[in-house]
Amino acid sequence: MRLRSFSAATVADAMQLVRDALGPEAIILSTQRTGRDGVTVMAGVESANGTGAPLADGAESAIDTIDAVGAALEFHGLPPTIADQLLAAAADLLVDDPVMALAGALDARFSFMPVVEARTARPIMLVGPPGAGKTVTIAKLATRARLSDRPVTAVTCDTLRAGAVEQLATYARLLKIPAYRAKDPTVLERAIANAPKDGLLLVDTIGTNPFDKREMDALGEFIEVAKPDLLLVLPAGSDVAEARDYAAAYRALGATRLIATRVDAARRLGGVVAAAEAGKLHFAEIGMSPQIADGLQPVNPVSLARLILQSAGSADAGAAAGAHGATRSHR
Ligand SMILES: Nc1nc2c(ncn2[C@@H]2O[C@H](COP(=O)(O)OP(=O)(O)OP(=O)(O)O)[C@@H](O)[C@H]2O)c(=O)[nH]1
Ligand SMILES: [Mg+2]
Repeated sequence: MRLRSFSAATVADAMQLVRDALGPEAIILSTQRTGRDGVTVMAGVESANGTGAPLADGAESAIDTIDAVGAALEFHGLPPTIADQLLAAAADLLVDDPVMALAGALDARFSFMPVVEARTARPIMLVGPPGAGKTVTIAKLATRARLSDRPVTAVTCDTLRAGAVEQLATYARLLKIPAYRAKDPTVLERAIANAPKDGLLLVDTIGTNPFDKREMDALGEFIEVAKPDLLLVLPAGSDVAEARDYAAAYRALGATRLIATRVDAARRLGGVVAAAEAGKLHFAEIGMSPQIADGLQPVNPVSLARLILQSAGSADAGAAAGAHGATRSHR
């Protein structure tokens, strides 16, 4: 199958582009909202002989493509089972572009659901280990919602750590949004009941040790009253096996989506991908900067594929040049 992506303002416009370029036989593999006013449709069409087998003149570059994808997955230290599945899916697509091959494979194996765009009546609650980037991510989400004129309320359940309440209050002042503290589940329940129904309610939590039953039970009590859309926040660059254990622990509390932070400060995304797999978590967002204003990007299969291939590529380039501290861009 040959794979291409098409971007347009609406799904109907993108479909027209697909039909014009690939004809009526085209198969839609995914549609992804890109920002506030665009969609990207990934579409494929069987090769000319109708069997899906590669055309002879494309065979060599398709193999090069799979080699490039395989090398990147190895660099990121993905568990062999996931790497094999992704490679097999990428090979089935028979596309020449490594980004599109890996994007198609990621789309087949994982799911993607950004936060603010996927409107939910439930509060958005962020959980994760200490220092993962929860509070900064709350501020980034609030910024994005404010930019789309959505009312935002923030509540923090972290009333214990020194400076935690002040940290959220500072962001709230800057963003001109109301912020509350909930020292126990009863207060949180009341804050949720009183929040505007048409707005985004963001709930910050205290950093928890996923292997400490007491801490997780206490967090579970806040989750029980909030009935939230629960997202796990994990920093990139962590050990793969550890990330899997973390994801499984927070999945057990009800987390369904993943926000990977500090992707700008890590080269290896094996832990992030393994966490999504182990916790059956949808990829939601990627934190790319400590800056509140533009540090969070929704993830889609193409952007994740690009990140995975770029990191591996920039590491190769750095090694070849003997360069230390080489900079890179994800955009
Ligand atoms: N480079 C970079 N730094 C980040 C990112 N997200 C968060 N940080 C930094 O990570 C540190 C911890 O962020 P917080 O938001 O306070 O983390 P937290 O999970 O709320 O921490 P606790 O409340 O103590 O559990 C801060 O120094 C942030 O600036 C990111 O995407 N990139
Ligand atoms: Mg915090």
